Formats: sequence, structure tokens, C-alpha cells
Amino acid sequence: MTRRIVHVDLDAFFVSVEQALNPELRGKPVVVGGRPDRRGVVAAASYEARAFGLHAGMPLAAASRLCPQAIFIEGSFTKYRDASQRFMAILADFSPFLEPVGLDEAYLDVTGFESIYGSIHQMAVDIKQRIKSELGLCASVGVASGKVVAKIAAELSKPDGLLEVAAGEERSFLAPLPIAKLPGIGKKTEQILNGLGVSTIGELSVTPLNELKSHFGASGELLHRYASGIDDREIETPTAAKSISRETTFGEDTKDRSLLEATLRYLGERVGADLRRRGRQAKCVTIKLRYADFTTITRRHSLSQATDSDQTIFDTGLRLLKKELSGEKRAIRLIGIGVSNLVESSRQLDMLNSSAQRLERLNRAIDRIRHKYGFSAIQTGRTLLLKDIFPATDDGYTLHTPSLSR
Ligand code: TTP
Ligand code: MG
Repeated sequence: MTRRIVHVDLDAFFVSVEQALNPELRGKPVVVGGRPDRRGVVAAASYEARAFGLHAGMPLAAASRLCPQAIFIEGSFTKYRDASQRFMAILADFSPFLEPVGLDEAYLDVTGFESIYGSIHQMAVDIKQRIKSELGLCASVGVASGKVVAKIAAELSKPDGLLEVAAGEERSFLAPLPIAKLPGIGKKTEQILNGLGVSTIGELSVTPLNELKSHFGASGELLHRYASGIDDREIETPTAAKSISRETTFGEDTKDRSLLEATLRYLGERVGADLRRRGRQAKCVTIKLRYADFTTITRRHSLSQATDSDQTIFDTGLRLLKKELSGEKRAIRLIGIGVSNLVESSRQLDMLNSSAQRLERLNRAIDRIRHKYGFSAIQTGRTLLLKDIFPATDDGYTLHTPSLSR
């Protein structure tokens, strides 16, 4: 039986929630992101606003010049989180094989569910209908044999769309599309491919595998498969992790403090991003070191308040590292950082503290940019020196032990 994967993405999510709650905003150009006289960017623009050229990421001032009649709203994360939870609960009624992605997107495996709904098409119609009647929101739905094609189908169908790609049609569906539509192709990969004369997904699918591998390593093979419409990745239902950690072994044992600190920062950022993606915060930070003689130690510190901030995770790890290494003569073979004692994210306390709030906004903005343009689109000062040591991909640095450090 061919798999049927459904991808659901809400249209103009933040704005649509505002419009659902306030009928006066409906049918109008609306922007969530803040007042146009403030610094900041558009987080979400209604489709009416997009007709004027407004889009996410555009400075608010520029948006207001292009569309002076647009209504600008500050927005409130709590509203969007509530809507997101209700959205996911609706989807969970349709299939237990549910993988939420961020707030307004999810994959469902619905293979074999025809018998319940008459057809997968009918099921998709029912999903859209329930989201519309219970949340007042429009969803776009893509259906295909794998995640990549389902996601692209949903995106192409926007707004309020439904697009099903029949089994066997994946390759011809993708072929005419620009490579940037393929998940995993950020700015950097796109440039390299353009340099090779590849601009459509069809051209990518007929580029010799060897050539792709020589430029992108193991991810070259993945690109090739995705471009050919082959994607057998399973739906990953979230499990409540007890701890999250990243570690890496150096190519050569090292005593270089700045390399150790930069690597700790990088691994800490991966841990922080993973925590935020899971909507969790941690109350305990642990570092792990293995010395050249294979002696392995862990050191941990409990925080007074749970955190999901890269800065707090790193600062805590760095203090532990400095304490451990003071007077230490041996070189380091492996370094790792992790968090445990996880709790559900709650922000009320942080919101009283404006510097914590700023950090939270910053971390979330970085997550979004990296989600869209690849991990290396943004580097924090601390990790810059890694640039000269490890190959950077859209997905981050390729450390010596990538499976442990991603
Ligand atoms: P998206 O699904 O990327 O965008 P969207 O739902 O607004 O529009 P559509 O899917 O119809 O193209 O992102 C979901 C929400 O995430 C979006 O409503 C607001 C938030 N977001 C930001 O805060 N900043 C951003 O840069 C982006 C892209 C999204
Ligand atoms: Mg969306």
C-alpha cells in the first residue's frame, strides 16, 4: 500500500487568529509584528496585505509605506499558543500518527484511512472544515506519499487550498519547481546549485549523484532523493524527552580554550533550539568532558529558574567548564553539554523581566531564521571561529561526530 502523508499548514496564522477573534479585521490588510513607527519586522501579513507586497520579515516601516491603510497589531503569543493547541487537538482526532512542526504546521500519516472517510481527499476536506468551524481559521493541506511532496503541495495550494499528488506523480509534480521550494535548500545550497546550472527540482533530480555528493557530502544523496520525490521518512510523534544533549569528539585532542568554548557555545545552541522546538524548559545544565587519557567526567548545575535560553545554558556550561579546567594539564578529546529536569515552557515569570523577554524574542527569531535559511544563516560571535575549522552547511557545522552533535 502506498503511504499517504498529509501536511497541514494554517494560512497567515498569527493574523488569522486576530481576525477570528475580531470581525472588524476580516477581509482587510492586517499585519502582526508591532506598530509601524517602531523598529521591528512583520511576523505575519494577511493575504489582503500580501497583495500589496507585504511579507514576513519585512521591516514594519517599509510595510507601512507600501500599504498605509494596513492595520498593525502588536500580537500576543498566548493567543497563538492556545490556537495552536486546539489546532493540534483537532488533527489528533484524525490520526494518532501526528507530528507537529512549530505552531501552525503538522504532518499526519493517514495510510489506509480511506475506509474511514471514504477517501483521503474527503478526509482532508473534513480536516479543513473542522479547523474552519471550530477555530475560524483557514488551513492549506497537501497530500502525497511522503513529507517533502506533501509540504510543497500544501504550500503551493495556499491560501485555503487542498492539493493531492497521486502516487507515481511525485517526480513530475516537483520537476518544474525552483530548487528553493525543496526543504533543506537554504541560500547557500541554492547558490552552489545555481553555480552548477541547476535551478529547477527536475534539473536537480538528473544531476549525477556523485557530483552532488562531492559538493554536499551525505546530504547530497538526500537532496537527490527528495528531488526525485522519494522520501520515506516516518512521522515522528513527539515523545517527552527526559534530557537533551549534544556532544562531539574533536579531530585532534585539544587544549585550546577558545575552541573549547566556541564548541560548547555551538552545542549549547543546538540544545537550546531543540528545547524550544519541544516547548520545554530545563532546570539543570550538565557538561561532559573526556580527556585524552579517556577519563570522562560530568559536572552539573541546577538553576533556580527553568530556562530555554541559549545564553543561560551556555553561561552555566561555561562556568562549569572553567572551574573544571582550572589548573588542568590534559588535552580534551570530547566535549558535550546537556539539559535535564525538563518542564513545560511557561513564560509568565520571564515576562516580568524585560531582559529575559528580550533574550526570548531573540532566541525565537534566530530559530525562525535558521528554520528558513539554514543554521549557518546566523552565527553568534562566540562560534565564529568554528567557521574556519568545520565545514558549514545549511544544517549547521559538520563536526567530526555529526550524528551526536546535530
Ligand atoms: P508561516 O506558516 O511561515 O506563515 P503564515 O502562517 O503567516 O503564512 P502562510 O503559512 O499562509 O504562508 O509561519 C507561521 C507563523 O509564525 C506566522 O503566522 C507568524 C510566525 N512567524 C514569525 O513570527 N516570523 C516569521 O518570520 C515567520 C516566517 C513566521
Ligand atoms: Mg502558516
